[in-house]
Amino acid sequence: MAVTARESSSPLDAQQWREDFPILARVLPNGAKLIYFDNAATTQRPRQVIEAIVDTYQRHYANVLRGVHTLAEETDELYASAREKVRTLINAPSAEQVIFTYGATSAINLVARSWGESMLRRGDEILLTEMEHHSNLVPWQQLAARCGAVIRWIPITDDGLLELDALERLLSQRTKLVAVTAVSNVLGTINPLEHIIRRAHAAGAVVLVDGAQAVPHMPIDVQALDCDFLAFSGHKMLGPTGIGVLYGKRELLESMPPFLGGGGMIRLVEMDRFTAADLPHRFEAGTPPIVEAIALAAAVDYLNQVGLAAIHAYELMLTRQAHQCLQSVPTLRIFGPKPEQKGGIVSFALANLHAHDVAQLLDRAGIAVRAGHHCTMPLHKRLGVPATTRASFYFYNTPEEVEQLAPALERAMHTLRRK
Ligand code: 7TS
Repeated sequence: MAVTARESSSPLDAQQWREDFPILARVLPNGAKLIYFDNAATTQRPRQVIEAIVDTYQRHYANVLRGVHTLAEETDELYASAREKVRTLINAPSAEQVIFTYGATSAINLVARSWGESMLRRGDEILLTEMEHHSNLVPWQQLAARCGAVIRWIPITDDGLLELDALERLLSQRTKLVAVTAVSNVLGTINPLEHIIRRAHAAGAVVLVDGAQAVPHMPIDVQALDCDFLAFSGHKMLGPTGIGVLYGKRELLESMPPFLGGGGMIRLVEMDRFTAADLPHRFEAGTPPIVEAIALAAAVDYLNQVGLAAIHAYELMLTRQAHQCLQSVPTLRIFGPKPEQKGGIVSFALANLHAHDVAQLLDRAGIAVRAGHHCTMPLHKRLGVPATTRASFYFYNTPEEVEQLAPALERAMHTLRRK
């Protein structure tokens, strides 16, 4: 993964950062202290982000790109500065290439609708991987059904890594798009993006990277990666819900027709036609998520303070610890590669126990995990299980919390097997 220079190399002090997160001090109704291991679904927010939301509504709020009054100008400035902060985070060449969307899902749908519908023809091929989240899968199925394109799949190994030989076999002149997640939300696998992008470009294909599980957890540099599109969500990186980002290469974004029509995305409207505004506004029809963007910028500031390289290293330590502790739990099977090849995500199954029952019993111990197919049904079919239980970490989790996972699981197994 491309690492940017800015990161601090000092060790991460989770206890210190936790103090900024009021919710992490929650005690549950049954008296258990919260252990929040559901960060791949959504993270929690520090005070600084919550205060940015409150402060904007209390002092600066107006609609953007419409008004000339003082509040409107202040809000315009904050909104523009939010875009610039996101630009810096991913090292995009210009802020116009950062489009605010409503989340990773809406960013990917934007590309499928706009770029996909204008570029793809019958018989063209879209290359996906078996580990994609439904958000990076269903929009392509919908596109394929509309335009007659064909979806092909890069399979995974039993260890949860992409089969890179298959990538070579599957890439051809027919391949127009490779859409791949940077980090699997179930296996945790960190995919070799540089390699995939290089090979895809050599075949003439465009690459969309689903960064939902990567941008919050490690440095991502879109220019070093050379990806064509990158999509991610604010709520998985300390920001609010209802905001996401689509980054795109300028020549691609400029060639794409607007997806949603409405106010804010036009230069000129006549009775029978319109001309679209320049980037980024041509893709931001209607009143955008203004406060959400401003609060996302506060989240980016916060993440820069913690340091994304430090977060990545710290999560690796927690993941190693979790793998080691969970080894002692009878019949437990962890899906995905070894900790060194993945992010802070540990999905597992226990023989003859349903993932939901396990998650419910962990909740009694205060441990919040997710159970189910995690919006990756094809992946679970490949893994041969209907559901998994998933613990996913962030920099505010501690080794003491991870230590409680295995004993809580053993107690849960004991309870369930007695039933
Ligand atoms: N891509 C990946 C890899 C994801 O993990 C998710 C959400 C999305 C896209 C969609 O993001 P959204 O913000 O637009 O919904 N993943 C999960 C999850 O693993 N558990 O809950 C949501």
